[in-house]
Amino acid sequence: MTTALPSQSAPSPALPGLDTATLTNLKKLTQYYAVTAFLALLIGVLLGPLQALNYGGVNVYEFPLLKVLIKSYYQGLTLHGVLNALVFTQFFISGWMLYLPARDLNVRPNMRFAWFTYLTMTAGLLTAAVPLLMNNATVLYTFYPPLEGSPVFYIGAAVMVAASLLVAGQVVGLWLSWKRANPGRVTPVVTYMSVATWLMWAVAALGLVVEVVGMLIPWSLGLTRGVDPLLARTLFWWTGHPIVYFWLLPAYISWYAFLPRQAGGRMASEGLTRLAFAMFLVFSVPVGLHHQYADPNVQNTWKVIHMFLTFLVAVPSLLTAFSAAASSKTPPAPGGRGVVGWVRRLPWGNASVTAQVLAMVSFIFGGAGGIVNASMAFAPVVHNTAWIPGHFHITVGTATTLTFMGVMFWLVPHLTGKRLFAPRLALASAWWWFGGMMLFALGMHWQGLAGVPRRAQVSASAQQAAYDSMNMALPKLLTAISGGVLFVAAVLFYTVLIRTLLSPRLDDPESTPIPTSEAISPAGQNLREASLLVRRTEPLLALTFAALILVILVYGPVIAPMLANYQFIPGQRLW
Ligand code: HAS
Ligand code: CU1
Repeated sequence: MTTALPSQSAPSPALPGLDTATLTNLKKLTQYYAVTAFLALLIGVLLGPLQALNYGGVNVYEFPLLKVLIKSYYQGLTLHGVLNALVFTQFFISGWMLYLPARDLNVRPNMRFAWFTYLTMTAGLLTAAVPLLMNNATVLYTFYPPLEGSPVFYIGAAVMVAASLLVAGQVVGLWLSWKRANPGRVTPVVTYMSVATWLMWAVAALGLVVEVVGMLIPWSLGLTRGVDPLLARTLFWWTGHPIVYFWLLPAYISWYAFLPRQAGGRMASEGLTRLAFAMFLVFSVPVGLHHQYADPNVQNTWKVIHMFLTFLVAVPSLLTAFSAAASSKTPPAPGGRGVVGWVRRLPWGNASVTAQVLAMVSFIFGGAGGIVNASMAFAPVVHNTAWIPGHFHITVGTATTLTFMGVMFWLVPHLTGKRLFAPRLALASAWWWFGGMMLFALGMHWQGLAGVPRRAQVSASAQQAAYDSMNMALPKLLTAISGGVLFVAAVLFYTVLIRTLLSPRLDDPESTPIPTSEAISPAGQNLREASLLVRRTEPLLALTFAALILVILVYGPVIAPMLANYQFIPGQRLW
């Protein structure tokens, strides 16, 4: 039996539903979030080819014209990482994951508060941008002390993160008011996924908030005589690992709830979808030490425990791989012959579908590489080498970013009533992006295995002879070429996006609906009649509490000795 997901449900009598004026306002806000995100990505992406050329052995940072704008390779890399990985994701996700649950529940959000949050986040971004552009915060996107940046950078970053927590609070608040008005009902699945992601982010962000507010801001203001790099790194990775799921899960929402309909299939199982998100909520955070296997003064026991928990948090992604394949392959999708015939029969002419399917394909390799990184036996081979940027360009750089690009191909028409400009260019942009990222990943994983370090201006290395003797001609060439391919992809994508945004409004925006999929195995509406899995995964607040307890258990004994032996290390500015 197939049932439509209870999305965009009828407003409940006790709660104000979305009226036309609020919906128009909410769409405008979502558009602001998305456009700000893609503007940040535009600047970040234009810096990308410079990094790729560096790993292709070409040093462009000495060109006088470029030198006026960017002082060093490291400033370019900092801007690239901050804009793409931190700013682009956070703005897009904040708009996307406020819009979806508000529509799904048909509950009216407080729009003044929602705009206030957007403006706060933008103010944080602009504040942090000043020192970044002035080469006063060239600390890379992980801002590890004792590298020291201007306090203005840390303050701007803190305001941005605080704003994202306000969005989290607003969405959880919407959900709770819906729960109160609808006792005994199962939370609709799109809302379930969004709320689980926001709650996970709230637990995750604690580490970064304590690090930035408690350590980095006072230190950079000169109020403390130094900062403890090990404690700062540990708090950073408390947030830094789950932040990658904060980037991934909004893409999963699309893969679970929207892509199946776009591809002519159905979501496989609502219960399994909920299980995956419940697992992400509980297990995303207590794993950060897999970024710190090489750090001294952390007991191996805890590193091993974090390693096993990392393997556990790969399980919901494996569930997703199963669901993604099952839901694109099921009738009413055209069957196709043989084991992979269904792949050929997917709507490859549809840019939105193609972008997202290619994003998934890249994540098969990105996920497999992640398991390698997480294994303590392999980590010493790949840690701090070019392998790692190889890994994250096919996770956040493709699985997430290419999915968001694919989403934009229907979301912009849905928000604005404008028609997608040149759908064939849009399709081409997805293939070029995918191709460029795969080339980049191949070149960088390869160089990493040979021991080429990450975050290094290898093209200007004083040990050029050692680098040249590594026999890296082919992977260097692949990496350099990938920069050009990705540049073409960006030109194609931004031509489509900008021309679409600048075109006149021709349609009623609602004539491009949210492509909510039906489910082969739906959860039903009443909790009492729902399956055990649905009932057990419904209490998201209790699961959040469990997540917090688990984090305290696996981080408490790691952090306590660091606090007891706090080291005051003075800051350094290298570039
Ligand atoms: Fe990672 C480093 C381990 C996932 C991003 N990661 C990074 C860094 C970033 C990043 C940015 O354990 C660098 C940080 C820095 O600057 O230092 N990562 C993992 C593991 C996973 C993983 C175990 N990473 C991600 C995701 C990211 C991301 C997701 C961004 C969005 N990562 C690590 C480790 C390090 C690390 C170590 C530290 C390395 C070091 O030494 O410094 C797992 O979550 C992966 C699980 C995923 C899978 C794949 C499932 C496949 C799916 C696709 C299905 C598609 C199908 C195709 C079936 C098991 C869901 C359908 C086909 C059709 C045709 C329809
Ligand atoms: Cu991680």
